[in-house]
Amino acid sequence: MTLTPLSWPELEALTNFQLDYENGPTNAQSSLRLFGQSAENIRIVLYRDRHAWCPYCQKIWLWLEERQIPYRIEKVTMFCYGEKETWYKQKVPSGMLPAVELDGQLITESDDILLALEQTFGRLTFSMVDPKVLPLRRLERLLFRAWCNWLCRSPMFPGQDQEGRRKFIQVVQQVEAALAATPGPYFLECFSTADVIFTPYVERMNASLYYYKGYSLREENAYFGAWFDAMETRLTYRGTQSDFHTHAHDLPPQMGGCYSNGDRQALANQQTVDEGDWFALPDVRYPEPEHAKEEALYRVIKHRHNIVKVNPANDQFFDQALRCALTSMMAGEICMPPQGSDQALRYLRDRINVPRDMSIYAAKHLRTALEKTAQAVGDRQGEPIPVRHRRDQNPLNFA
Ligand SMILES: N[C@@H](CCC(=O)N[C@@H](CS)C(=O)NCC(=O)O)C(=O)O
Repeated sequence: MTLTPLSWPELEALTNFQLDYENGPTNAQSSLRLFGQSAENIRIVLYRDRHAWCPYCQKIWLWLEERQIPYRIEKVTMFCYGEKETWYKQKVPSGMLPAVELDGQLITESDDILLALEQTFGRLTFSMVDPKVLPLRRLERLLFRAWCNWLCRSPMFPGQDQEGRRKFIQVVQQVEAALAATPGPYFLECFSTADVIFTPYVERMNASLYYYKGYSLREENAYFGAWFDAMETRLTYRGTQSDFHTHAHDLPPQMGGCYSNGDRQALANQQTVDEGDWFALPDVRYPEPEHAKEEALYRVIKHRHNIVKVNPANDQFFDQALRCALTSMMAGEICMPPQGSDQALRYLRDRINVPRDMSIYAAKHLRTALEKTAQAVGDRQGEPIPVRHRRDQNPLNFA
């Protein structure tokens, strides 16, 4: 006997997931952060991208969360997934993100923003211009360039991929040495601005090299592994942390292309990232929080009308298939979806964004439920994820 799909009110009764967006742990959906202080004291507006894809925005976001400086968040569309807001282009004609207003004064360029923030509110352990931090900032840029050269250049001659890999690993070894030189897991004696500077791209390197090159930065390097583990002890980082699926597919349009080397390991990793088992991925190592499924359910219920509307399948048909997947996620057994709904379910599976939509474990449960439910009726994949743009993610569809 299989389960019958629960109605929306029945599903709603299964979750009372709640977050304190203003004073609770770091969360991508917050639009105001108070850290227990009064809104009148706010001196900062952070303009960051709507989907939490922009690495430079993550740097500022993490810094503010770590220093617990109250701020407002205004979300802006990136060119790759939609039309930039006119009000933002009037403020920042290039449309570039991030930007902050500090006491009404506009600042762009993430490093200038961090400098201004630390001059106003005090540094995050060490200053951006501390003699210990400066060489680490240069090392981060070196690592970034080696990563781009490996990942984002279409191979023109045999051996180019190997050459890219060799040069990247050379810089990784320098970073490993820098991490080894400190007593703890962080870049300096304790957590500091240096860790914030490395975080966004190291997270993206870990995801993209696993997917496109079959190389696991976190698993193949002991000090990087320990650094990721230490970062994941911080609620601030957990709130901004993305997953492999999101990054593997948000990077190509932002970087102008990411090239797979077609290695056996890369192909196997691509299959795991795209089709599961998502719990087997080294994108997270802290233990799963208790309410991950309730979070996933709550987030889908909140946006269910738009989720159903943007799906290429017929609304009523997909509504039922989606309720089957959610019923199955909560009950732990298959709830048979309508025949032919496999593609529609996988379309949604491929468009869950971490941390924009939900946290990493919630997304693993939801992707798993969608995939298992789809498997019950077929093996057709959803519409492919575009690589030159991500207008399938246009936020206007959720306005
Ligand atoms: N050097 C700048 C780089 C910022 C940057 O490249 N921002 C990208 C997003 S990661 C951007 O805003 N691009 C415009 C867009 O995609 O809409 C900084 O550090 O702030």
